[in-house]
Amino acid sequence: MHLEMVKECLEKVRQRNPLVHHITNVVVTNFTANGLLALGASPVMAYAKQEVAEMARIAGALVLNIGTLNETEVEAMLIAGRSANEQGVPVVLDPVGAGATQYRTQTARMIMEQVNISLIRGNAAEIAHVLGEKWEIKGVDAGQGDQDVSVLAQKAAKQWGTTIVITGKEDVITDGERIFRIGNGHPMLTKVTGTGCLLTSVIGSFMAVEQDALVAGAAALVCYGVAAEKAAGKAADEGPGSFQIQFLNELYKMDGADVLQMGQLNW
Ligand code: ATP
Ligand code: TZP
Ligand code: MG
Ligand code: MG
Repeated sequence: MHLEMVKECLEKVRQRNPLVHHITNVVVTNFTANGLLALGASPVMAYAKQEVAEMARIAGALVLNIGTLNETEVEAMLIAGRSANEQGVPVVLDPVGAGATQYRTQTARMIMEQVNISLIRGNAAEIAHVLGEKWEIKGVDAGQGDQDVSVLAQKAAKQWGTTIVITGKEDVITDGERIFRIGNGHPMLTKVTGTGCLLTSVIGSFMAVEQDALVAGAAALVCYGVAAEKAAGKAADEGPGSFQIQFLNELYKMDGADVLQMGQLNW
């Protein structure tokens, strides 16, 4: 995998404009939809159990995000997930806040048992807690942990037989065999809510156009981090409000040349 492949994936997203079905949280819905439109994907949020199977079936990817979960929504996630599986539509899970409450941890595990998940993206605390390991967590934010993040990601990928992304200052992606570390990103991303959730949806958009989840995920991480760096160059001094707007602009404007010039993809 090299930066040329990242560039190709980005171009495929923009050419194909994939439909990405979301069952996500109420905090990030608008930001996520705008982020995907800016990037070049086509977001749809659909939650009713009467329609989710139908919507998931026609989508290029399904994103399940438990950020503000409740019983009705979880039921819809299982219906949508099974329908996506039947149709070969990739399913991405963001276990937001797993470890903060038992309900979140158990729900993430239950979804993983009943739905075939192609990729899970979380912060280190969320992935650790779903695995049954310790990591400091405060609500939806990760604190400190003892483990090496790469070791944690590989353990999770092997145990669950899926691709794992753990984000933070450095991002790690692994399918248990191959592993990449992505150095792009900017601390301003931690000052805007939903940047982790939007990232999961951007990964879903890439998975809709690239079958290899590891390649799609790594490409999405590079593009997202490069857009954040470009946005920070324009707005970091002004604060999170301006950064958020510039970030949407850069998801729209960033291109293959930026990827080749700024991408930090290591293995
Ligand atoms: P948390 O709630 O712990 O912040 P999250 O779900 O918001 O987790 P993050 O880990 O913050 O997800 O990842 C979102 C994006 O922010 C990723 O692209 C990641 O690379 C980037 N990011 C997070 N922290 C930093 C940092 N200190 N420096 C640079 N980029 C960062
Ligand atoms: N509370 C429940 S979901 C949510 C908050 C603040 C958004 C979390 O978004 P992210 O992307 O994990 O920071
Ligand atoms: Mg964050
Ligand atoms: Mg998150």
